[in-house]
Amino acid sequence: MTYTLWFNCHVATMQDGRWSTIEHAAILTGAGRIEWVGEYRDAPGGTHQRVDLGGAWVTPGLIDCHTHAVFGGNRSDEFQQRLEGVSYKEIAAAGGGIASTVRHTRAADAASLYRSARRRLEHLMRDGVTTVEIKSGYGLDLESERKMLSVARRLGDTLPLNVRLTCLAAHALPPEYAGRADDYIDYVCDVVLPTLVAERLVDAVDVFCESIAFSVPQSERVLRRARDLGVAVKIHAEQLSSLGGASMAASLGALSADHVEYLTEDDVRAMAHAGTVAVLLPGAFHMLRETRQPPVEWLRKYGVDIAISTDLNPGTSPALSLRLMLNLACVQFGLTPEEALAGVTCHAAKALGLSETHGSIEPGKVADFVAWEIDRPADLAYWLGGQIPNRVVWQGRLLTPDTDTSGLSRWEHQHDA
Ligand code: DI6
Ligand code: FE
Repeated sequence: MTYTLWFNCHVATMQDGRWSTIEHAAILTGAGRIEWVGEYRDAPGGTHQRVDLGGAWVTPGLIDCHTHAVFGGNRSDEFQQRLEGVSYKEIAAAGGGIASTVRHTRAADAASLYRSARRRLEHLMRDGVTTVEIKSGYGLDLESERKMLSVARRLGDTLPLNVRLTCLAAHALPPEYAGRADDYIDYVCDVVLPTLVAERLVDAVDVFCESIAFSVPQSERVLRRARDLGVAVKIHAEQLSSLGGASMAASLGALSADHVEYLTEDDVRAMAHAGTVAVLLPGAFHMLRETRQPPVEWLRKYGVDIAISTDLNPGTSPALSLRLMLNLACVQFGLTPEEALAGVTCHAAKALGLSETHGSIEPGKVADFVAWEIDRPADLAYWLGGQIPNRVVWQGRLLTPDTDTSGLSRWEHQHDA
């Protein structure tokens, strides 16, 4: 086996959600895994390929654990309406919102969905993302949900990116089921989930539990069905109101409850008990001009792990930078830069059920990491957008040479080589 020693760097391992920094460090990789990490002077001997990282700070590859990156159309028109005072709920009630994206997504062919999603993912990847979760939920029938998840899987097959697939068929009520939400839930449970799970297009199942979407009992039916099919579960909950969806999902052992601005202290206790991660989505909070902040103090007090994600979607969070979300999580929600970075590494891995293999720089884990030209790790949460020169190592292979940001053609070239 060929080993590579990555040296002349400092490392924020993010082990157990802490910086756990090692200065004057080196990392030894082989067969796509991390073999060893420590101070350079203690590095194992042998004839390794050597890569000089030029004094960079190395973090785990960033993990965006909640996106709706595959969709047709765009909703900047609704953005304008909202700025003029029309609410998200009013837009949804008038046939816009998610329903508008469903129309465009159903009408789009797989090739165009692939092309547009790929462009969005390129932004994330240049900014250090090596793992991304992509949800369905703009198809809302078997064929269109399958189309979305197949596109997501193809993105994972063709890009140097680990893609996790989440079925969110219970995202909204499709027009053909208007007034018949329980019948749609039957269809999701009896047809959509079993079929797509059997086709291996589903790593996890999600549901939008909210007054404008599905009730707690309806959401529970979907998640129980998923569990019976042997698939992990998660939930969009407590975003606009407090319904108890997060507690219900925690009682089913959910990987994560996402948004969660309106969590009660009892919900937080239930999540702590179940080990359910709280995924905070500051892009949606910002775009909707929400004022209710997630209860970060309770999450800390009860030891609920906090993840941060873009929620990349055309309606409430057209966010193309996970790093910008770090800044928003610190400034808007009061996280420390250390907590924010844990939220896109260690705890984001946990929110995807990937704690064993991803999210920190430790022996045995997949060798996904980023070497950043920064002075200290907090810089990642400090700059508002922009491009921080970085080099991405994915499964032990260097993807971007120096500051090259010219796109993926070069990445793919190296990837294929
Ligand atoms: N919560 C969200 O953040 C997205 N879906 C959801 O349930 C928003 C989806 C959209 O507006 O298109
Ligand atoms: Fe979402």
